[in-house]
Amino acid sequence: MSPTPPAGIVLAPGLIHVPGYLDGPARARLAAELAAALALAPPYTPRMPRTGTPFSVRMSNCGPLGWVSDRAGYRYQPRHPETGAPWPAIPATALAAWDALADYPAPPEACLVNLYGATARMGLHQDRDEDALDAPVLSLSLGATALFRYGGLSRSDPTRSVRLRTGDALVIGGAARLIHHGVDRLVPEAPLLPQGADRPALMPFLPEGGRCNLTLRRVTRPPDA
Ligand SMILES: O=C(O)CCC(=O)C(=O)O
Ligand SMILES: [Mn+2]
Repeated sequence: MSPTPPAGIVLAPGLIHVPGYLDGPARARLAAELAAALALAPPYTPRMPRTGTPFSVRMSNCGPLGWVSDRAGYRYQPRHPETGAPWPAIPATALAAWDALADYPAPPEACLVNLYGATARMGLHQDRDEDALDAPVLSLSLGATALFRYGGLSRSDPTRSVRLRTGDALVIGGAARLIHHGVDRLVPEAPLLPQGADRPALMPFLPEGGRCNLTLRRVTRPPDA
């Protein structure tokens, strides 16, 4: 746990952008750890509640709990919906980022992995399936740049956008914990995949390039919090 707040750009109260938080070696380490995790928990296409419409992102999870969506709704569950296996452990590099940036006295329980191909996006939503709303959501990005949109607590509040680049961290906590947010699109830059050593590790999961985003979440309230 860090006693000092993260150095970063305060986009809104509680919403802190730390550009380039992961340097090249840390990105390569995280990509390798993720590739190992995704080999155990293969990315799959989630579906919207009720309608069953497929998401444009592919997802997987690490940690004791994983966030899933299907016709039955959104929820956290301890097992992969297709293989039935427990999710693999959260990568050490992501846990270290939580310790440095989350300022929360308990570890994350879920690490949602989103894989964005060139045309994937994520509609405006709130992350509100967690009981521990006093914990931030910590986002880490690898690969292609995304146009991340954020607004306010009400869906109709005005929105702004920020580019999330490879290695960036974004802390969504405090007054911003329940803001609406989403990903409009990837920024078409060549190549779509990360430059450098993180590229080969994630190639099998993004063969045409793209972006990988992790969101670390504390789901249950810690016993002594
Ligand atoms: O990909 C991103 O930057 C955001 C992901 C997100 O909001 C989510 O998984 O809930
Ligand atoms: Mn979200």
